[in-house]
Amino acid sequence: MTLNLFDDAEQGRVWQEAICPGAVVLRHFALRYEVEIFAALDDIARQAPFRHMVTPGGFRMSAAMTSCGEFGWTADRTGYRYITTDPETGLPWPPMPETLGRLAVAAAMSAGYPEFVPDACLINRYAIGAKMSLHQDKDEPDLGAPIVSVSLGLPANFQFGGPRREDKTQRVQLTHGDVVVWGGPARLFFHGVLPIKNGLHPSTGEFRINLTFRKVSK
Ligand code: MD3
Ligand code: FE
Repeated sequence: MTLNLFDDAEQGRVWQEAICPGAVVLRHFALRYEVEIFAALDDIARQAPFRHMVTPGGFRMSAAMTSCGEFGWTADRTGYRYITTDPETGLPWPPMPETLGRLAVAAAMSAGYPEFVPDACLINRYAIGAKMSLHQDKDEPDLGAPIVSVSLGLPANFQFGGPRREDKTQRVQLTHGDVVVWGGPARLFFHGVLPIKNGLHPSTGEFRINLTFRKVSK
């Protein structure tokens, strides 16, 4: 038998924090998947490179984005939508790696969504200074399914409010390995990411990476 004290010390502490009704942070939940996540991300980015999308309003998004799974998300002059092929390559999105799917299912399970099966994973890559403005995720037909978000690398100050843009916002810091499950009343809450602060992370260097697992088909 092998005793791996490093793994136990660094990956064993996982705890939950409720952040609002319907949303729970699973601190460090993704750490035990880290090696496989980064291998999978390299593979995905080789097939479907990160790109900066342009919103219908004509703004270039500061986070670079790609997807894997049956559906990927795209933005262009005509709108936002989920599609089954990558417009940059004309190919289907890379399949969702099994480990990533298992991570998302296990996180949803711990948060009380035992039925969740994601068919899309959006991957956002933030360089220092990149941000995501306050928005709602409402392009998924089944709003009963939660969204599972995995944060990696540089920390983010994450902002969320309520179902209306003008609702008062709260902040929560998300760090490497944290997973958030957003469901129930929180599913349609406005949320965003404040500009990423300067830093250097041992796993991602000068980046933050966020994976969001979604159920897109009805
Ligand atoms: C709250 N990404 O891709 S993940 C997005 O950190 C997105 O890259 C952010 O917002 C990021 O759409 C935040 C956390 C998150 C994701 C979906 C939510 C929070 C949410 C849906 C409803 C409420
Ligand atoms: Fe979002």
